[in-house]
Amino acid sequence: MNKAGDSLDSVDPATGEILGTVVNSGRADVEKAVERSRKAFAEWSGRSFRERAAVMRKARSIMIAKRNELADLIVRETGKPRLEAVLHDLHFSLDDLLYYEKNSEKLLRDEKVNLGIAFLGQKNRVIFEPAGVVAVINPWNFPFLLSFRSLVPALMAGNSVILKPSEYTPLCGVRIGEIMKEAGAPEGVFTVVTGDGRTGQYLVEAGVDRIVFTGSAATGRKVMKAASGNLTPLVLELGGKDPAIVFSDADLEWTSAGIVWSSLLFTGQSCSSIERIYVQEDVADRFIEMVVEGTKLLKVGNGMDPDTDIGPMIAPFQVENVERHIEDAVGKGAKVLTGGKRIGGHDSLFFEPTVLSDVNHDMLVMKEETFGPVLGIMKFKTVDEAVELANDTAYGLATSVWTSDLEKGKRIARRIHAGCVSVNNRAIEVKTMPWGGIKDSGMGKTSSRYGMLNFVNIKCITVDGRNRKREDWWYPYEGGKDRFFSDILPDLHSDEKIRVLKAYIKFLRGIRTDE
Ligand code: TXE
Repeated sequence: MNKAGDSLDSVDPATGEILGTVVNSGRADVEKAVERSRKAFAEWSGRSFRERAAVMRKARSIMIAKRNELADLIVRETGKPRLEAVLHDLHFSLDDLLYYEKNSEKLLRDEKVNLGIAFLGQKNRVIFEPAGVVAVINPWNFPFLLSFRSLVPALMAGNSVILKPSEYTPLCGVRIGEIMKEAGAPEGVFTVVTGDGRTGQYLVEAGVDRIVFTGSAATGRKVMKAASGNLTPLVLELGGKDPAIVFSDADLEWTSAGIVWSSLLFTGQSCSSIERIYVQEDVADRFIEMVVEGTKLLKVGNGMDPDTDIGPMIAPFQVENVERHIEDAVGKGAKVLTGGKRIGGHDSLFFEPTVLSDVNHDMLVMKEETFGPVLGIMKFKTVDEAVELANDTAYGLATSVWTSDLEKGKRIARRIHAGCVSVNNRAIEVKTMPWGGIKDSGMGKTSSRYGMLNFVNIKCITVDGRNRKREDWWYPYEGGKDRFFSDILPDLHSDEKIRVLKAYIKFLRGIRTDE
């Protein structure tokens, strides 16, 4: 149990330096935050899209002005190389701020619905109302990107938001809170509660109206179970075991460079990292050689050094997981073609980017989420074999298919069981494409209009302005109404338009015995 006064430190994974200390929020802190957030929701939901958009615009200009300071903070807390902090975290967050500032009103505009001739004269519409208090619970790997991709559409839809950043990157969360405050988000509209998994649990149990959880499948299951207590609708964006399928007609230069980057960016600690590679037999040796060459060139170091390609891993548990997977693979016959060891001693968080060949699906490294700088490469002969290997996983987040025959790539994309498939590139999450997986990769979508609809109640409003005495199908049933309707059914549901029209005319004239 987190007690009042508990705290937790944020540590730079590259140097071990304590960057700051935050409150490890207890249940009372969380419940107070939810109460404040609910109060603020009442006023914020009444604001116009234009007023809400003004806060997003201001947040965007603050982040642009402070981009270097923010990039340094992201690097120091996560260990990722600075280019990734600037591109993956800041650029995509700014992209979300701009997109939803400009498009939310259109995305959530009322929809008029025509119910057909039987309901002539009724005015029907679907409206999108804010859900209330939205909880966003995040992991450490993209502390800005994963926050803004949810907080922006949720706020623009009129909700209030509570962000629980990972215990590994709490300062990024606190900084986001400061930005939104400076941007003019009213008190309580956007709140950051810092803390560990227990704080996250208190938030899930606090009766919020929506939850967006990003993290491991194991924790996702706990969150779903706890959310069921209040039947809180949720989105689960969990881990992945993304495969890449490389055909012999692929451009091997482009493909090997793309796969090395897609597997090793942020030291492999991304849900959509390529972790399994299947290469067609006749180009396998050449392709593996290029991947090993490309991997060996990578510079491992502190993310603050602009030349660094691969930073440290986030914490000891993550490195131990990688070591366990490599040990298991080698024990079952895999070969380490490059890498395979920590750099700088037993408690170092720096790990050599590693390429394994001769792997198979009995090995953990080809089944469980490794979430580290490791590529496992297997050969295949036929398309069917490649599809079967790619789909042989508990996960289903993203997949990539590398071939110069784009039609073949598209056909294969439709056979893959995943949320996102890309041909000749890495699947990435951008504001207008729905992101999210299936199976152990979770449920629901973030980004795009599909993601925005997580944050609203979809309500139907029907207004009947016709001044009639009653509907034909109301009481009393006497007078053979049942026979009348069963007689017109065949025409009403016929494939011939003329018969349908005849039925409607009969219906509209039919049983008005009371007028
Ligand atoms: O994730 P957790 P962690 C995977 C990856 C990694 C593993 C563990 O395999 O090795 O998850 O990473 C909060 N109720 N991914 O420990 O445990 C927790 O405080 C509510 C994939 O970072 O899932 C943190 O804020 N919240 C993933 C957040 O949940 C709880 C990215 C994520 O923590 C909670 C990161 C609970 N019971 C890790 N327990 C991806 N999809 O990219 C913990 N939390």
